[in-house]
Amino acid sequence: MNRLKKLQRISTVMNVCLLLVLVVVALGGDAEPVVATHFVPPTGLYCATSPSASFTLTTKTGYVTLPDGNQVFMWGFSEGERPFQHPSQTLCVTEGDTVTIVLHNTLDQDVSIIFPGMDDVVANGAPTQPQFDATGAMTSLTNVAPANGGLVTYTFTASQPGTYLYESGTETTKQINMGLYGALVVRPLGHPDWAYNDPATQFNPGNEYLMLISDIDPNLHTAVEHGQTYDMNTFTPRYFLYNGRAFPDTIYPNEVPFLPNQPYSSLAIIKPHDPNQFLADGITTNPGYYPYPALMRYLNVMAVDTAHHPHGNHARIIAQDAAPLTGPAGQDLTFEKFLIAVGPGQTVDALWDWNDVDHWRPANPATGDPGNPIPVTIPQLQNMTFGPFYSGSAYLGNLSTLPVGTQALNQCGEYYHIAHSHSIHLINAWGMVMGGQITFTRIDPPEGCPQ
Ligand SMILES: [Cu+2]
Repeated sequence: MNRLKKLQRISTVMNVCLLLVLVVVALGGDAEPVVATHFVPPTGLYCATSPSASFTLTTKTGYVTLPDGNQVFMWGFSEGERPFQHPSQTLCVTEGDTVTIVLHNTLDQDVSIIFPGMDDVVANGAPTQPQFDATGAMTSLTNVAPANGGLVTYTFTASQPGTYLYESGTETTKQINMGLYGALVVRPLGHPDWAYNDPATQFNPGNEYLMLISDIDPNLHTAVEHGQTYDMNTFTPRYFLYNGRAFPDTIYPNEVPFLPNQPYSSLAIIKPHDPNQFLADGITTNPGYYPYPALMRYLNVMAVDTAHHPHGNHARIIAQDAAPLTGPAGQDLTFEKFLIAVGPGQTVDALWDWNDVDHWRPANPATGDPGNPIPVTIPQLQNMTFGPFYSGSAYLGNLSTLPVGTQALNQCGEYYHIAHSHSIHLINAWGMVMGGQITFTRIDPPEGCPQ
């Protein structure tokens, strides 16, 4: 099957995923109480949540599939009884929660987890401590779960909303590249659709996106898989991922069946944003437009800077490292940015939207509306490099005639914008161009998209 064709199956996959959730709930009626739940949206943030904010994370091994056909051995933290996945489960909690993480280590070396941004983390009931060997050399940034079945329980209070990484604190250059990391989202108490305790950070419910930016050195992974030593001075990443996938896999839905260990999409699906949608603006009242922007949560686990570029609009940076950009007297220090720069280990939150500022539409002789037409020459087939995403019409929500022989993937006149790393060497997969940190934003017409 043409892999791009699968993009059209988002609603089908969503329905299957919802069905699976219902089946699990039905089967689980008499079983042990479920600690964490996993609601599967078609795209966007896909959380593990727990009423008690308690999670068990077990180290597991497995393989990820990359767009050049390679498969790479990885490590990961799996929540509850779930199989290996990459990246590790996204954990979502609420401000003020006492979070408990039981780490169960099945690997043959010590493993730990650090929670950057969290204060007063406790391990097995005592404040966490760096670990040293007999010579005084540090072996871990924090208390470990010993190799071959060891356990450690971390507890902390999620006192500040925001976007955080959790990651290995032991032999970090190796263990983090092997996949021992994930995202931790802390939502404001009482305001799950605000990024921070500020109404200006309100986003459109259901339009919340994770962008976990990572890379893989496959030679390191092969050495670890076969028990060989590896000189970290030769560390050379070859694969560059968003949410554990490389393009074009990035744009497929969450839990797409052909990537069983890489469940997280990074396709954003939004509608035009108009904060005054209910007010007459002189041209249209814009029913169906989104009253709030989307929220993008960026996290960079690479050892180098990254610059992500969402085409179609600037993004408004509202927080860095879970610190809202607000001055001491409440000044608004948020700013619009063409490129979203995320340093190694950093997180950045941005509000993102697409505005139909020109009200492009065809003239309507029936109403006398002159419209605001765009002069468009329909491209010939040989010019349709990305033709399958084009509707044949320049107007949002319109479908029109395409050149004969074009394979049409456009469903309802929706728009697509590429969103990618502007560190251009990161958009390849071991030299295969267009196989790295690239994804899309899909803009649906206000009246929706029948699928
Ligand atoms: Cu760009």
